Amino acid sequence: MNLDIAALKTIKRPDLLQMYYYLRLTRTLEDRITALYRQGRIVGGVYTSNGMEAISVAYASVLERDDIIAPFHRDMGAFLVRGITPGEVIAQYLGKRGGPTKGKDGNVHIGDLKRGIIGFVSHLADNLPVATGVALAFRLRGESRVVVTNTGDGGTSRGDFHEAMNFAAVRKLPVVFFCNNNQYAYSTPLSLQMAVRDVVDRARAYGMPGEIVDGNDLAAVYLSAQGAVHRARAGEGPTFIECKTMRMHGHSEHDSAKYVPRKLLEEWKQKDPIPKAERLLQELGYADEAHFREVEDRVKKEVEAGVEFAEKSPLPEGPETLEGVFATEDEVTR
Ligand SMILES: Cc1ncc(C[n+]2csc(CCOP(=O)(O)OP(=O)(O)O)c2C)c(N)n1
Ligand SMILES: [Mg+2]
Repeated sequence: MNLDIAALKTIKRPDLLQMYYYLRLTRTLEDRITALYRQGRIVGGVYTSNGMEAISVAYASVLERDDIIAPFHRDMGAFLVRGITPGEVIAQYLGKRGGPTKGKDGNVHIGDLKRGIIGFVSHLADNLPVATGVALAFRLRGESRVVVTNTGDGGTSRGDFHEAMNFAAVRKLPVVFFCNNNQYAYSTPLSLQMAVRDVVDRARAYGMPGEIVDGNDLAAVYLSAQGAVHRARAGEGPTFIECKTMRMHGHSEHDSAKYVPRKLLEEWKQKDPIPKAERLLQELGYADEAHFREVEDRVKKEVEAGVEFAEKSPLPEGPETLEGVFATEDEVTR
């Protein structure tokens, strides 16, 4: 996607500034969680979206309150945009009652139907048929709501991906499929898991429009997501958006990622989405260095307040383990 100034100017200044804030919040929060992990405070894995934050921040930012997301394990930005607080996220990681699963899970399996978030289960691409099913429900009820879902490049090699894509395309359902192509699925590079060069080619096989976008460019992802969500809401069916990006850490914090060439990481470091967004904001005359420092201070304070909240939050008591396990009637019919 080639962005000209006229296209960029269609994004309202407050929206761009808000996305920049969420970009910084996501980075600062995940860095803090990584530090907690290294201090031995977190049991289990820590999967971050470091260097890829623009994708989930942007797609979540185009949605209406009633829309639904079915995210995957590198979508922290989307959780925050939908209103999950840093304190809740840290409490989740510490297994505390204050987390969205009330201590039932220790990482990114965050679901909250009140905030339009379908909980992610570990099985790759399982969220896609669920998203398609939700989109079918919207269609059958005559609602103009949209679902956005996301998976990794590796996830697109799973059968569930293809079933979801095919069904959604045939029925022209209001769902947008994102793919974070960060070039690795754990230690497997893209070239060893698919024979096509671009993941987007897979969408064309199902007769669905597909786009390639620079996943480190906040504005580009936003505009692409906006177009796709608009088409979905207008009854024109699903879109597949491949975001080219790079996984800057190991698969998880326990993985040193020695198998990733250092040169590749150095190249992508130059394309970090945060400085990129800052350059854009400056070029458009929307913000300056002082604003960036203000946001930096603000998010640091918010994340530290989150750590305090999570530390104070109690561990769950026995009977609470059954709460929220089965959907209530209200949740099912919403
Ligand atoms: C069906 C299935 N197979 C294997 C795994 C183990 N696993 C978890 S994440 C992952 C790599 C995922 O790669 P990708 O989809 O590219 O997402 P990324 O982590 O790179 O963002 C694997 C193999 C799993 N969770 N589910
Ligand atoms: Mg990947």
